[in-house]
Amino acid sequence: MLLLSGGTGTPKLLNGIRQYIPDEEITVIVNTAEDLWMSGNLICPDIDTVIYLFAGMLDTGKWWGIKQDTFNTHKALRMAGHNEILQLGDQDRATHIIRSGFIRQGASLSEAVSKTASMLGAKANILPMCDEPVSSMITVREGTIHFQEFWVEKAGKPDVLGVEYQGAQTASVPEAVKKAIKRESNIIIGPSNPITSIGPILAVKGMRELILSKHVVAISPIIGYEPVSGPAAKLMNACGYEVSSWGVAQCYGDLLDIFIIDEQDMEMKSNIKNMDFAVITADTMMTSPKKSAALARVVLQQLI
Ligand code: FO1
Repeated sequence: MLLLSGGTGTPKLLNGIRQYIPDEEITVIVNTAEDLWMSGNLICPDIDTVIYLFAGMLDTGKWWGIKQDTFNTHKALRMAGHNEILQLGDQDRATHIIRSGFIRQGASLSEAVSKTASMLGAKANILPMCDEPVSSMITVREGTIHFQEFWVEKAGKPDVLGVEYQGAQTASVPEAVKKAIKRESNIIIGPSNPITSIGPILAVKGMRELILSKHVVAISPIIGYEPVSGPAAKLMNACGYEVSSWGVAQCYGDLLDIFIIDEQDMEMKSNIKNMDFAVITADTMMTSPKKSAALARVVLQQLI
């Protein structure tokens, strides 16, 4: 079982999938274009959300960070005038220190993530989309800034003029990702932001071609004309896509075989009918583990 994931919607689906499939049989290819170096360490928000989920440590109130973490180091740094864009928990920071240590000793990101995940007890196969640094850069009126500066520091408020995946075209698909894709018949594109979560994964040189021949099942992260969470609306608009499941389908284009949209968007089914894939409706609002499991069941029924 293989999924492409960002940091919130797909981990919620994974929480449901885990109720049917053993963790050891789940591979997750994760977006790294929101990663950044901060206070001397590499922070990998989406990878960490997936690791913490499988390690049973995730704060599922926020869907990032570790549950019951403290923020003493972050507070001390802020008091000393240090600018940390992200609020980093103390225990979360330990993960960053350890992983960055592996990287400083010469490990690739894939190796560093694999060691960190097993150290924390996550049994799923968690793979960064590439080893090279790639960043989602957001162009706003004042210039071009990193996704985390746009979303966290500026609270997603500036108008978005464009999005660029810096580094994606010179990055390559890691061997472990190639192998994982080759041995699967199905690929699940989780209900994550199509522009800054799934977009960068598909932009890694060679990734789209690897996925194209597979049976791809995608779940829309949008209900009606609004994303379930996060900044997808502004970003999709800026990239010229309608903010709707129809727009998401256009982002994925010829990759799609089955597209799952929310049951509230039943009438959209007819708008999408001329495309070369099947549209299924389901309840996609994963507001509880029970609802995540129900959606996971629908997804699993679409696999060949
Ligand atoms: N999101 C926030 O909105 N504010 C934060 O202070 C924040 C801190 C943070 C620390 C570690 C981490 O792994 C994620 C964190 N996030 C925070 C989430 C992150 O900015 C994004 O929501 C994800 O990258 C979305 O995919």
